[in-house]
Amino acid sequence: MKKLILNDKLKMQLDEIAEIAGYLWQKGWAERNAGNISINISDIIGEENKKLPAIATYSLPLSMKELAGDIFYVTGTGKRMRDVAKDPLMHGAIVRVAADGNSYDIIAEENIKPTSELPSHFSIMASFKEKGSKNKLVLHTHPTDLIAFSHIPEFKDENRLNEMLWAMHPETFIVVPHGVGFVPYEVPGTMAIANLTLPALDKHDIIIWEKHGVFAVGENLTDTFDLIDTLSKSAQIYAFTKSCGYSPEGLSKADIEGLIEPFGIKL
Ligand code: 2HA
Ligand code: ZN
Repeated sequence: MKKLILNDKLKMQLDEIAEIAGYLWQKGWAERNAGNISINISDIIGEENKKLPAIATYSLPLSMKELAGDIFYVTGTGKRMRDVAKDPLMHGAIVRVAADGNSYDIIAEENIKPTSELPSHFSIMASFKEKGSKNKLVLHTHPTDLIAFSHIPEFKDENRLNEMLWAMHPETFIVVPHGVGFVPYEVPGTMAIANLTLPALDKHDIIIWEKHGVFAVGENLTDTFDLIDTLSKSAQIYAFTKSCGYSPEGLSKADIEGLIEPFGIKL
């Protein structure tokens, strides 16, 4: 049986997945099997690995022609992030989309079925290609503080939510100048939630799924994690002042606008 060749780039990618999965768990954002990660690794997998035989083949509910022949690392269904952190290849799969886009093969390392969110992840990855976006990955997790704010009627207004988060710390506007999007509650793991998320991704790299979690996209996993971590910090500062019995003063609009030029922020 042919085995995966762990080239340097692939090894570095798997190490980054393990590191970030560990952070998700340590942050308390990944209870049980919460969250999932998919990354397009077509550029780093290597020509030999691309030809690995299929361990298993599954059909896709929608044709994903844009992704034909592409290779992804995907966390496994029901797998725990704290286990992904120990060994990404034993708790996730490397999959190859078929040439007709109608199915995918698991090609390494074990027969681990990918996250149930795979069809929605794939439809979002296909949109990256259609739009010529450099984004390569999607990350879903359950940050307690950001989820909590999605239960508060005042903060279901995207503008109000972003004003509050930006006002709590200058880094929040520097790191997330386009703010976080807000997608109303939908049943987890459905194409419906993917269809609501897709248009929101035209404006934002990170979305709050009401009463559920966040969904973030990017070119590399560390930067994508940082988006969530930075927003989470702001949410905590707000909640901390409130829990001390105060209302935070917040940075003014002028303070926030004053970051645009020195930090070369493109809006
Ligand atoms: O992967 O978080 O929303 C488990 C989930 C589904
Ligand atoms: Zn979830």
